[in-house]
Amino acid sequence: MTNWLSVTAIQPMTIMSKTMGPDSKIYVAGHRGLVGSALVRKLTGAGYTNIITRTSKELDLRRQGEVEAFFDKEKPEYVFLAAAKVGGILANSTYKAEFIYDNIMIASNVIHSAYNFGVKKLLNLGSSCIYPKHAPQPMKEEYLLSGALEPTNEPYAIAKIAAIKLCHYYNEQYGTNFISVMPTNLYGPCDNFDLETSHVLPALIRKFHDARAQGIPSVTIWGSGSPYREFLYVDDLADACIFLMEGYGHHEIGEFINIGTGSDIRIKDLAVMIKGIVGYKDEIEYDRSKPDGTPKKLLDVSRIGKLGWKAGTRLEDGIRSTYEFYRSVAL
Ligand code: GFB
Repeated sequence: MTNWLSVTAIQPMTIMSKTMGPDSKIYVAGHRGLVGSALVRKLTGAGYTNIITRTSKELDLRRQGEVEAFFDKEKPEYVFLAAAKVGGILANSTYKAEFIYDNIMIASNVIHSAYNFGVKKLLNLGSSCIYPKHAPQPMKEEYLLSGALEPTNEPYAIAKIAAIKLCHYYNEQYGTNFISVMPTNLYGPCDNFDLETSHVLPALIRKFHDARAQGIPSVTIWGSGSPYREFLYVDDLADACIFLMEGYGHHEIGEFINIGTGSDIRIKDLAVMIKGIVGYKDEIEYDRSKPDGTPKKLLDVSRIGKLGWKAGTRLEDGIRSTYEFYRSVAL
């Protein structure tokens, strides 16, 4: 259990520099995931040489003692919090206890240790599912907590909202510089292609690929196909995160900032696009017993646009390179 007196006795460290340098000690939490692996690729490519990582076997971020011992030993200067229990609509609605517990524990332990051990800046990754199910579109940052959440991902969303608030209140009370970013639905290399737990885009790549390879006469899409989703290529997200980490603090960003492309697509149109890229010629069917989830969740990206960032990868190009990745690991 946390010792309240020892926590309050620690003074916040003075923030000496707001910019990461090539030798800065950077901890990427969740480096094997979709986002974390893209961050490591991008940081390495940009010349950062002192990146530290731990697998979940080496460091269980749900365990406070392990996280505190790690921060005490390594004393990272910058932290990208990309570790999370994530999954698609079915995984979110099946493993509700794990989605809320694991994500709250990971966020609490990492953010609190970042404060305790004087991290200069932390970037916390959330998700566009934090917004109310029926939020006006496109969704502006100020719509947070203005209505009920989408039930299929409420546990995950609650944990992600808690993480935003942790960063916000530590900044307010202790003068830390913890920023939060809310990306839209992500996809790219190193995604999860497991049909039960993945998100729609990697699932459809796999379904069409397997159907073509095995001569299956139809591919089944979950739900009605009518919801809209916005898809951001993960390398673009990594680019935005480094852009913000290098140049902007929480005073400029606000409580959190959206990261997306600014446009969305119907699931049924996405399916047709992926079908074309994979080269599958047969039928598409719909399994309406599966949930649709929220009808639309398009982010308003004007705040990050005003800072000078926009996504660079066209959806079709991103899907092609994700498909190439899938073929390299699946064949
Ligand atoms: O990507 P997805 O699982 O997550 O589903 P959400 C998006 C839409 O695609 C839903 C449909 O309407 C699904 O019913 N869909 C069609 C499929 N075929 C498939 C399929 O084969 N697999 C999957 N997975 N979906 C998640 C949240 O919501 O979005 C998370 O549960 C997180 O918390 C994540 O926020 C970004 O967009 O509905």
